Amino acid sequence: MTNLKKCMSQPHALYVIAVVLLWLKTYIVYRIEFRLGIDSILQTFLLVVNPISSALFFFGFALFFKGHLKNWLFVLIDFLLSLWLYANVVYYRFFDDFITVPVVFQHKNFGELGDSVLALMKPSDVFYFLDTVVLMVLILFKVAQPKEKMPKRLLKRVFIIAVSVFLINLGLAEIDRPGLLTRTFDRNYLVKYLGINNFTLYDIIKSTQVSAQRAVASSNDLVDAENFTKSNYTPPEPALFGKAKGMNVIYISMESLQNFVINYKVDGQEVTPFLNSLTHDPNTFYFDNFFHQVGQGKTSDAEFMLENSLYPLSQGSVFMTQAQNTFQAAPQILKSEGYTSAVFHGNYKTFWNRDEMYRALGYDKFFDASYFDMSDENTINYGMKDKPMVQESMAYLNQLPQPFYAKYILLSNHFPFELDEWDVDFPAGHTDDKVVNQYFQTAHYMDEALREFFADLKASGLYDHTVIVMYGDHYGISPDRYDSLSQALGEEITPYVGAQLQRVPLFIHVPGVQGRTVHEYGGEVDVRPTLLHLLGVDTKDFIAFGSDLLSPQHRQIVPFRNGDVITPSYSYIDEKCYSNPNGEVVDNRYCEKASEYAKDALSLSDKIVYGDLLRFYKPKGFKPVDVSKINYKFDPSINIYGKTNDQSDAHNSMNEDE
Ligand code: GP9
Ligand code: MN
Repeated sequence: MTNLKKCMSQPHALYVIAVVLLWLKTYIVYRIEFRLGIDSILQTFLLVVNPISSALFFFGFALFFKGHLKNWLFVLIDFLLSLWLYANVVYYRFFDDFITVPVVFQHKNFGELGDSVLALMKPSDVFYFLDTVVLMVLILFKVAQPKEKMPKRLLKRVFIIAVSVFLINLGLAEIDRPGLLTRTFDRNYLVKYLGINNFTLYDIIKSTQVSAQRAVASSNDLVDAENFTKSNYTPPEPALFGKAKGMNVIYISMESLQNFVINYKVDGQEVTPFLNSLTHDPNTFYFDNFFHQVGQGKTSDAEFMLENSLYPLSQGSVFMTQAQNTFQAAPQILKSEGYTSAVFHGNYKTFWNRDEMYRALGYDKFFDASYFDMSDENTINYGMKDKPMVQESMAYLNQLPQPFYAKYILLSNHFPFELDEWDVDFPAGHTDDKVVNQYFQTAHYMDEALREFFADLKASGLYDHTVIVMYGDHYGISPDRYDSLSQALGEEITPYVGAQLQRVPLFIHVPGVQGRTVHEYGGEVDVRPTLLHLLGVDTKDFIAFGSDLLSPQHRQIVPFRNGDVITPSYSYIDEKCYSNPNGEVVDNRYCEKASEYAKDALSLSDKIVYGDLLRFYKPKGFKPVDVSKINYKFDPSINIYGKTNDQSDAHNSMNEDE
């Protein structure tokens, strides 16, 4: 007791106790309540230390005061922080996600919680407030005596220490997960690396920026974009318009697949024999001058473009920051045509904020990892392996009301391109880089999965009335590996060649329609009008930056997100103009027209996305999404393969990103 008294006589004892108690409790909550997927010592270390900086910071405010007020302020701050932590616990139990500012202000998700809040609380949860009780006891029993105000000099030091601890934490987190704050893949990652309170602060800053831009925007801002897109509208080829009317649609995002892989051989064997066979399938259009146009949002940016025909942002992912916007996306457009929409993905729904964004896009159902058998032999790297995923998905797909619009996001061909030993049945490449060599093996694995999927679709009878759109979402081999890739390709990868390598394969299979290889230049932004025209949906009234790839009037200008542009004749890269296909540098004036177009298109699209301008736009006959009617809560009644959420332990223990 005397020791305790001695400790408590220190001027800042209660501050230290409050910080330590909250720190320990937060760590315990992380471990018990959240599935953060800790898979290295550094991540464990960061999880342990990440509550410290915010605890030092918030309790620091009590130090501005003195006496009893100061002591009770520690209690109040502790209570508020505990309440916030606990609110997240309850929210997570239901949504498998953390609370964000838009969620709080729109009451959307909270509304859904409704009566179930009580059911989500457990009697043992009172322990999550034990630290507040301890602080109160220390004060009430006069163990903690009222103290003087902290001198200004020391006060300053407290906040400097708090900020320094945060910066060290952030530095270490960035080492483990580069681009954590700029790309912000997943809220789980931010909490795992930076802590729940720092995540909330970050979220408040981001949301304030987003809503400030939204608040100053008005319908007048839409005029330029509307004029631009309408004057650039590409009418469909009449012979193809409506040729797939009423058919199902299956989109397949072929992870990281670049076009150079098509018809490429390793040790005399084709990497993608199945896709190669589709390049001359009688009912398939294969586009060999098709480019990805993604920014930092990678897969999510590709999805965004394909369904909205808008460009992604130059920083971050639209999925992460603008999910509260109004969109007029393909799933919702097709709803009025009687379509049911669904996504199949072997990762968890929070990745790329898909659970929020898919609602805004109008998706009816989301079969994420919870619906699949995520056992060890079925998973690797970012989630479920493609073969078991497509195989298990059939049971769900077969039950969808038709016509459906379904999207598959494959995963196995993702950096660092790893396979389990027993899944390898293809030779590795022969460069000096293991990652590049493995890329051919994972691409081959994906190709086999696609072959199996097509066979399943044929067996189920769906194949004959389903349009299948398959696209490489973005590059797999990043520029820092070009030296090794050049060994595989047998040519030096200059900036010009590097830009040409951004071609990704696009296949559109339309039953009953004569296919061909299409050499027109185009990009991901062009897919929506192409598909909608095939389905017989007029796109004149929608704001879209793409141009129908099958139209004789297709506009062959492909802007990249960094402002580079490619046309059939010229490539404008890093502010240099090259002529195609020899790559000779020519005068910049040859690229001027295309580059002007790209600048205008990108900036007008950005204006729409940042200003949430589609909320002012009402396309004829379009019924806006009612997000309150959509939720992706795990539904045990339709689940076949998944464990229940409570049992799933693999959540987010996904690997490194490139
Ligand atoms: C994760 C997957 C990968 O769910 O979509 O995303 P990427 O890293 O390719 O953007
Ligand atoms: Mn991807």
